[in-house]
Amino acid sequence: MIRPGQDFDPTRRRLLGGGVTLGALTLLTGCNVSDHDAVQDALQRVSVWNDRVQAALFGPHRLAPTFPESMAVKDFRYNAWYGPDQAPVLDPKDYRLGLAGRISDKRSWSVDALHALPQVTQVTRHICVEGWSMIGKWTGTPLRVFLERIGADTTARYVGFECADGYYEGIDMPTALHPQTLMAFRLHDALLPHRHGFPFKLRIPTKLGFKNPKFVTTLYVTDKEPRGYWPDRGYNWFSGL
Ligand SMILES: Nc1nc2c(c(=O)[nH]1)N[C@H]1C(S)=C(S)[C@@H](COP(=O)(O)O)O[C@H]1N2
Ligand SMILES: [Mo]
Repeated sequence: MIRPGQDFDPTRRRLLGGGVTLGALTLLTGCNVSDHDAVQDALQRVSVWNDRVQAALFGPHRLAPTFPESMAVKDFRYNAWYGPDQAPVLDPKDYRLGLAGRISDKRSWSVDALHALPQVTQVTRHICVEGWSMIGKWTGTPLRVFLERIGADTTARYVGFECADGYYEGIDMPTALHPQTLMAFRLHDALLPHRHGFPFKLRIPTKLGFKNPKFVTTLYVTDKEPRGYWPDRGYNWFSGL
């Protein structure tokens, strides 16, 4: 886990995270791996290539595995780049989800209005790049249903999210419309605890954990690739199935 203020080397991270060995990288890129800038540049190109190929392979019929409810963990692990005590506590009285970009009805949404949306339950595995995974049971509204409700232009390329803690992420439209992509309001039947993202967390089982933004405060629809908190620090933007 990288803590604020700790040294962070995206080259090393990407090498380890991507499972690319120095030897393989030398073969792939033909560059001298002791040359930091050349490696950086090559990794950038490999990474962009990966994103494109992965996005092309992705489809709505590619489902993440689901599990029996008995396998879902009750005491779900917390993660963020700060401790659980510092996680934002949003007051349902004041909370409004703001909407922006290519959406025809940009009125903001209260927690009650969100909770009135139709909901489904999924038991899926959350996988964090830091080396842990956990099966959880989440209940919420398919993002597709919400996007249709607000008149989002689903021919746009991306959906972006901004969060109460300054975190930000974005997904491509096929992922946003994927049947397993949920605005999750509940974890193991209980209202989503604050540290896990109250009032909601994007639950995207076809993506790594960091592409599951919590305590979302703004949702926007755009043709410009949204930045991501960890992708800005060296992880692959696509990071999914
Ligand atoms: N707003 C926000 N969302 C976030 C993060 C964060 O720091 N802030 N961390 C991400 C990472 S790296 C993980 S693994 C999951 C952890 O979610 P959990 O606390 O519900 O297990 O949230 C993701 N979403
Ligand atoms: Mo993570």
